[in-house]
Amino acid sequence: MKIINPATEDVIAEVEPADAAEVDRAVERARAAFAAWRATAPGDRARLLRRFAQVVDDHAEELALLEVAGAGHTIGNARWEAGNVRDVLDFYAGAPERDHGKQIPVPGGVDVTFQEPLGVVGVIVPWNFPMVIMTWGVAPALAAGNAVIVKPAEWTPLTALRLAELALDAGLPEGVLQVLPGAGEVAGSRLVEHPDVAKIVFTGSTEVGRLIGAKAAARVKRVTLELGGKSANIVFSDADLDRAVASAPMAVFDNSGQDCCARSRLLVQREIYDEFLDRLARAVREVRVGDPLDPATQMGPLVSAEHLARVASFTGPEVTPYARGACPDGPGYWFAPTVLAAPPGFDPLSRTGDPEFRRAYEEEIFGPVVTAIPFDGEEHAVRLANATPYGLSGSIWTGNVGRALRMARAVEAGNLSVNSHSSVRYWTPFGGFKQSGLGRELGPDALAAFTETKNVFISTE
Ligand code: TXE
Repeated sequence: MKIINPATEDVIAEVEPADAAEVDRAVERARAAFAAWRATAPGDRARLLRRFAQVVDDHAEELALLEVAGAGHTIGNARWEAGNVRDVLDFYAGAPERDHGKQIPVPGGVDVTFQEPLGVVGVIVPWNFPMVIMTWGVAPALAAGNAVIVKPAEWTPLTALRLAELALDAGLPEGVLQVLPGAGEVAGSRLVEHPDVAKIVFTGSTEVGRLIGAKAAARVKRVTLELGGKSANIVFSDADLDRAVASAPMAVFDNSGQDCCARSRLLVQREIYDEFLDRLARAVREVRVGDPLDPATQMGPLVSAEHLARVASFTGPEVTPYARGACPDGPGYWFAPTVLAAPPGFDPLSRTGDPEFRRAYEEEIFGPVVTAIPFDGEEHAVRLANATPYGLSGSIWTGNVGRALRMARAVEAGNLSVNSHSSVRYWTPFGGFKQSGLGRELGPDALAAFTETKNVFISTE
């Protein structure tokens, strides 16, 4: 597989894809390593994971630069991502020493529970946040005593491969963490189907997530799914408009819109709709798109030529953007930040009106395109926000605390923010309602997703 720098189109590496036989050999190695890893004293496992976090920190700039080159991320984002990898490893490093079972009073004896590791866990990673999303699966899985095999996305395996080397440098035993680049339908598929892989953590499209969920169900295999989104950014007229306008562009254009939490549907109360869009248009024209290595750059390229073509298909010649920013011509997979406003007669609830706009409004574009629509009052806003099969994220902008809480309770999404567009804090749970996924990552509860609870009764009679 040729790895291409999305900002320059240069081939920067070539990686040998794993076939099914190689996956089988990796599973065998992982099973062998698991036996010793689960038996490693909790304090020793914790120390190794802390050391892994430290080695990542020592190589943070190298990892960030590799993510810039291999995935087209801006250097600012990539540095944050390297820091997140370190923090997530550090956070779960404490878990082996904290993950106690329970002692439950019962007549005639003692009852205790143990949190047992599952065995071999497969982590299938997308290309939008390669090293971060990998670590969200790897860190709690390792902390709980599992062995892990990572299958990175075809376009972006470089940071995953480097992290596997750093894990060995940190002293993690051979076979405990393996990275196998390869095609989803070959290496990914084999991991999902392998009888000795106890659990799959998958982040990616809802379409592939459905397929993996079905295969896992047939084998009663554990699964965590983080899938697509079409999140709402809901702005009420009583909001701090300066803050809401300032936040709206990067709420969707961050990482060039290649973010499952992107607030790609902008819902604005009708009284302020025209003014808000006008101000947003000015802000969008100022978004700095270009050289990912320039710390002032806010938006880099899209990940690949294929993805660029897909994003562009939403804004063909028949679509007139409300506003569009600037971007370099090429080389590189550039796409300018774009605002589409609902044309007259468009109603998402009855699904009537311009079909081109409707497609952009309903489907996950995964690029720097935001669709805007006015709403009338809270009830209408809730109906609009929830009229999607997705339910990952969203924002509510209002100065009224009661309204903020009413809305936060009513919107069907796993990660909401009020007067903010941030979604991720590694010590809090992350995941989707409806077709945005199954289960939660991050936070203290993620550990439970990598263990089985075993109950043991000991008779004292
Ligand atoms: O994802 P895929 P793609 C959405 C986003 C994007 C679209 C397509 O809308 O435009 O999905 O992206 C592996 N068995 N998201 O095609 O195919 C694949 O190799 C096992 C949202 O890249 O779902 C890769 O490692 N594995 C999302 C991973 O699955 C398979 C992030 C994701 O690829 C497989 C990415 C199979 N049959 C895309 N087929 C988010 N939630 O953030 C593929 N894979």
